[in-house]
Amino acid sequence: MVTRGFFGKKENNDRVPPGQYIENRFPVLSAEPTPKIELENWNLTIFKNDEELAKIDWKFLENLEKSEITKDIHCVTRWSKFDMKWAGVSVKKLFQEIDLAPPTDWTMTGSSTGYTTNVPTKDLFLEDTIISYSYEDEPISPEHGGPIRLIVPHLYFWKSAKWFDKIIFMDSDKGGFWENYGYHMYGDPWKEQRYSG
Ligand SMILES: Nc1nc2c(c(=O)[nH]1)N[C@H]1C(S)=C(S)[C@@H](COP(=O)(O)O)O[C@H]1N2
Ligand SMILES: [Mo]
Repeated sequence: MVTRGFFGKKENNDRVPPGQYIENRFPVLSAEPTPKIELENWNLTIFKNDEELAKIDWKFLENLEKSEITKDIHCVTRWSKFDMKWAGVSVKKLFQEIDLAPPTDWTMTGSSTGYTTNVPTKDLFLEDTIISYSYEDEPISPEHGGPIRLIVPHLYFWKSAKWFDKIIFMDSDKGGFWENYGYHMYGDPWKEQRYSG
């Protein structure tokens, strides 16, 4: 008898982008040591180039409408994990609440550790892009980017900054940490946009 695994099932094949395999664990991928961040000390700062436009703290964020998403996540190192449940506040909703219109078409998102990754404004403002504070109904653990990380579910996972603390609106598209090592400027898993050039 031949047992066909996940890859034998058509409905799963349709869910796995080219070059990916299904991972059931939740790997940790961090370029930097895990920082210890207390929610009370957490801030998200929004800039246009060098100019600070807004600063949000946890007290403000926690009272905004909660978005829950369950998504298949794809890492450029080829693992894909199905049905990851994240909760938080959509970036779009946050900007509505603070009455701020996105000033440019390009953003650099970043972490308190110095990690950065560029995300086009239109992708940052999709309904399912969230500033997340929970994974599977629990607080996000420190090694997975807790207490707050960005989730940009439709792009390779390096676009989802852990220990998220800044959005910098830029006048043109510039690469962040991994993009400057040759990772793709956009990173669509269905188009296998792993590396540039
Ligand atoms: N601050 C920060 N964010 C990051 C990373 C990182 O090294 N530092 N790695 C990225 C990459 S390459 C991936 S695949 C995911 C990994 O998230 P995980 O460790 O929760 O699986 O986070 C992304 N966000
Ligand atoms: Mo990754």
